[in-house]
Amino acid sequence: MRLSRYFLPVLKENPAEAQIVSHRYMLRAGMIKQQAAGIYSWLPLGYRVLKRIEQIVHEEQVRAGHIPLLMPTLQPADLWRESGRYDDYGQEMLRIRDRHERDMLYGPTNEEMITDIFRAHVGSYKDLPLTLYHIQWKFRDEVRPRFGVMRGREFLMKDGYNFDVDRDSALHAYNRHMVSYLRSYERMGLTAIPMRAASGPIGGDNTHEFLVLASTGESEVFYDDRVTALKLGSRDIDYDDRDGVAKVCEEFTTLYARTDETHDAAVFDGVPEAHRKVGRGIEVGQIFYFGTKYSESMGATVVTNDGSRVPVEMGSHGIGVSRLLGAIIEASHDDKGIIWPEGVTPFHVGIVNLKQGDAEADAACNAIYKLVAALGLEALYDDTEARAGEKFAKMDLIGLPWRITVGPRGLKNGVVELTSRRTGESVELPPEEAVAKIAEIYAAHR
Ligand code: 5CA
Repeated sequence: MRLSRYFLPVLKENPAEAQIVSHRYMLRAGMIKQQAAGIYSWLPLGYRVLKRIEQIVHEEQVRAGHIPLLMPTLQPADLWRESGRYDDYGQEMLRIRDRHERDMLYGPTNEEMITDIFRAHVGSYKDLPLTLYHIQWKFRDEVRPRFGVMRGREFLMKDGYNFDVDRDSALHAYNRHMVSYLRSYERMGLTAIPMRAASGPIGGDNTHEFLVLASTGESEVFYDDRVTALKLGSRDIDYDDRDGVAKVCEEFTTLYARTDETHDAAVFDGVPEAHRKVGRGIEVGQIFYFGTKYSESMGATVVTNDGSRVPVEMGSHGIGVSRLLGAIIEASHDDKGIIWPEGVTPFHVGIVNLKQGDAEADAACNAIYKLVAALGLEALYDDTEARAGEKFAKMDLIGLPWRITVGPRGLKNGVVELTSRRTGESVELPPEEAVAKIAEIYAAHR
């Protein structure tokens, strides 16, 4: 993309309404625009990152054997009357009446609807296990929407629902979700710690939240800091191997890590003092096992191999897709702007032309731009007439992890400059080598 033809409405001033750094930078980098409290337009740069995050989530869900579909945002109230949640959900639910006086709602989550789909089409244990998920907009009329996309009213969520014949199989689904979530967050450059939590309006007695440590987080967290060093890395996961998957979950959930809702001071005291940490975290996901809570009230049953009919075992599992942008920025920025992890960056590399209009510099930039595209990567090429300082400040603000700077002086020696946004370090390389280096870096993130 050539910057001269792009839509990147950056702000020079800090917006007064933004209290935390991620909100400030998302507004300043022209990623979002508020349309009403907690409701945002996703401008092109923000939309790119949102799509990258969605893509990672999709890939990891499919890898775990889960199946994507798409349910609507508007739901009939009658489904929620069956589960009893229409009255229970309270003011967070946006209720709408259509022209025929039918009660509708903008979905805050989809347990009822997915159970309805299940009961219409599945009746035998032979069709199980089954996990369906979608990535769809939700609406929760939060009392205090704040911090930009972090606590929105309209927000994008990945929500998945497992259907299993018995408790053990449902717990295996729970574990698959835990591992696939850990993989997803790691690919986004995040450390998200599974913490024992409370289940709230979704229900059930087995639930973990995934928290990214950040001083601006809304949850208070208590943890053994050795938990922050755990990584899945590139290990191969066989999602059909129940014991193997359970072992990974055990590895990530044995050390003490809880939110204030489940914190137990007596148990926490058993953590060696040097490792005992209290901090704050951003909840970027939550998984629930709730058994037959919805299937019983809504009549979603299957015939088992001994011929009896039982309510299907279920759980639901959510990732805060739009919230993740805020969480990633909170975890990865400096005083100049955002520093995108390679896995989610809106463009792979920025190209800065120090002397736009200089025939040699222009030609070199065009060649680099084409080379990047030929390798399947995307560059944002600042081909504007702006001063060098302004171009650098903009690149730093929008946070592309790599920048290639092209100027007449370097070109005389046959080199351009390759700069890491994270470390600020630069190396001089011939243009083809700079591009090859970038391709190599991203190959490790695919
Ligand atoms: N049905 C279950 C799992 S699918 C569910 O709704 N879980 S949840 O309530 O925990 O939401 C899942 C994730 O959505 C949360 O972990 C959080 O990351 C994100 N989320 C929840 N509320 C908001 C909000 N107001 N703004 C942005 N993200 C949110």
